[in-house]
Amino acid sequence: MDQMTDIVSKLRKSERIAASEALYLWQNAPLWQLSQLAVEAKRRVSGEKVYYNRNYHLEPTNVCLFECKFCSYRRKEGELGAWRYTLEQVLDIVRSRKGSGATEIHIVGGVDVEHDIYYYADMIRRIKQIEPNIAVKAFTAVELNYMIHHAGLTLEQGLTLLKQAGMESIPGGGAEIFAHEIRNVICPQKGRAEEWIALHRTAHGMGIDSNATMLYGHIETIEHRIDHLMRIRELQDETGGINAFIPLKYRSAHNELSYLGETSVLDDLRTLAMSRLVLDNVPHIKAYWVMYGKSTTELALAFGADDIDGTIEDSTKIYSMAGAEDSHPTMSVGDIETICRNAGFVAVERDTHYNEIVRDEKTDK
Ligand code: V47
Ligand code: SF4
Repeated sequence: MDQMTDIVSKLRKSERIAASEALYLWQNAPLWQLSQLAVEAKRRVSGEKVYYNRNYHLEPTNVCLFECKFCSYRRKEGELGAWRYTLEQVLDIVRSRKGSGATEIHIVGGVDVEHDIYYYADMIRRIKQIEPNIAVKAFTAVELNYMIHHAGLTLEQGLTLLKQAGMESIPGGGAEIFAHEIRNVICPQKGRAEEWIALHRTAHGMGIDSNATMLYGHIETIEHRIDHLMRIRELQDETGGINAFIPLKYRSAHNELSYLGETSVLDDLRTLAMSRLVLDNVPHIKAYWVMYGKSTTELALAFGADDIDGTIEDSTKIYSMAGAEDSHPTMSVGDIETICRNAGFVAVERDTHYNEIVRDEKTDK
């Protein structure tokens, strides 16, 4: 058997592929074959379903101590374009969106020295007082590691504090590329991969589930991407706490890596398919529509994604500031259903933990 036939046969039998096989596939498989294999793998997990949720983001500040080179969002205190909402402003946003049907608030900001973990725990507690049934998915591992260490707490102590306040899940950000030689160039202050992994491992052990991301399309190689996927797969073997993996395409507007430009849609599709094929133990692969734009999202569903994230309701600036097409990202449930139907699948509403949600057609409750 030649190497390609051997790898394809392994994947069709749901057998795990090694890093060297992933590299061979990535570099040699035609696009149609990656699509076919990835959709087969997706169907084994989620059949004809593509998941979405009703969500919005809360970005309390873009003031950040760090200076990640790919970031278009960060500002220094007092700099033009910097914002830092007061607690009351944050709570006003939550009050104003009450009754929208959202089941999740995704909170992420910058690494801000102004507030400590006790402030953020209080923020979550007060959000839950306004919206007791909404799931709070909050803070990247980088923000969490910073606030926990800054308070002199252990990971368990810090996460317990936030969990008791009402945080029930952790988003996938901050992972970037795990390989030290790349991380050290694009986000030197972010800490090593091991710290991101330790935070997620500890959270999983405490019943807090999470997502994982990979920022690709800058200075990394395919080998670095595979190494990243392998480390996610290892963590998932150990804990089983990762719900979804989200490959994030580097967007190049207004940041220090702009000179690199952006990778192609073909690369996006290969990356998505390879994520599905390597991460045989992560149930959901998310094509984050805000980052791709709506039409590429439909295409992404032909490459193994089974989730497109949510309605968003014009609540995030991270991607529009980095050059994403949609400067006020919002998707109605109707638009989501159309995208999924056009791609040959059925849209299914989920909660943060991927339980399906069925609403009364008349009341939408
Ligand atoms: O860690 C920042 C990325 C991440 C750029 O868990 C950029 O459901 C591309 O993690 N080009 C934060 N990406 C966002 C994030 C996320 C997004 C959607 C869903 C989920 C989830 C998590 O945004 C950062 C970084 O990797 N990012 N700047 C940029 N110029
Ligand atoms: Fe700060 Fe996050 Fe931007 Fe890095 S990616 S500079 S940690 S806001």
